[in-house]
Amino acid sequence: MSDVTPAPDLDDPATDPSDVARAAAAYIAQATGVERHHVALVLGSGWGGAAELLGETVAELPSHEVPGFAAPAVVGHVGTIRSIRIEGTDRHALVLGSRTHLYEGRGVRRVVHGVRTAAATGASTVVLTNGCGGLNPAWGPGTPVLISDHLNLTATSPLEGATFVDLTDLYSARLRAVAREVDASLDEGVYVQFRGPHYETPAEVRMAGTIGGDLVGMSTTLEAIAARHAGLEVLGISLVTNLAAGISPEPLSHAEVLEAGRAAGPRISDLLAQIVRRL
Ligand code: 8IG
Repeated sequence: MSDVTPAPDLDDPATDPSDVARAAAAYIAQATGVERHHVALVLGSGWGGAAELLGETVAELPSHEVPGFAAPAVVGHVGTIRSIRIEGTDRHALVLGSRTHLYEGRGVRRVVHGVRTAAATGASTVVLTNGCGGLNPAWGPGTPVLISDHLNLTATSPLEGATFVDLTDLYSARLRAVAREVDASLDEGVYVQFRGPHYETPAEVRMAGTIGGDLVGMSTTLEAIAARHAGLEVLGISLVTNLAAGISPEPLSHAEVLEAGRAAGPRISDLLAQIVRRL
């Protein structure tokens, strides 16, 4: 794409981040040949293979070639953006195979650039997935849980200036009902975002529970806020990959996270595909 104006710099405070999102969407449309995407999915830890059953992959781009996207920084995260034609439909899903986390220190604009880009490609729905710790001892590693609401403990927002956005029903009750049509056994819970990259202390996990949290993680809430601001309907699904610190006597490990994702792969792939077909 040497014949187009370079995208504005996301890190320049004078840049409007939605301009970079529009540049990214234009790049994606050109590179995939898909004019409009209808739904976007962000794949978190454990969800890497979960888009396989959605349909035929029309195009796959290395994320860092798309304006505003950074290369992924975590082992087990996949740095590609795929366009998938949703099986049995003429609709397309934009699959963001990696995310930028707040703890990477690249700024909150970078964290939410994917969902802003999704909105700019025409998507009306975003499915935000993540791997997280669970506070409910009944949720063993590999349990998918619908996000009903969140507690944003990052002390930041993706919105700049006096941008007041209503977050009542941020995690769409309608979409949660669609997910439960697919799997009536799905539980739901309140997701608490910490900045990370360290996991919580047992006292922090107790605090999360005391203030109403059920799930602890390092992503999703800022993306959900930006998604709502951009007009997207949000479905959030967590994969509990470990019991939160102090809930079980075992220490936490990234290897455990990856293994829980592998073991849950077939169930969450099928779940995601069936939900997306109903969107
Ligand atoms: I995967 O237990 C995963 N991500 N904050 N706590 C936090 N993030 C996580 C956890 C966890 N597990």
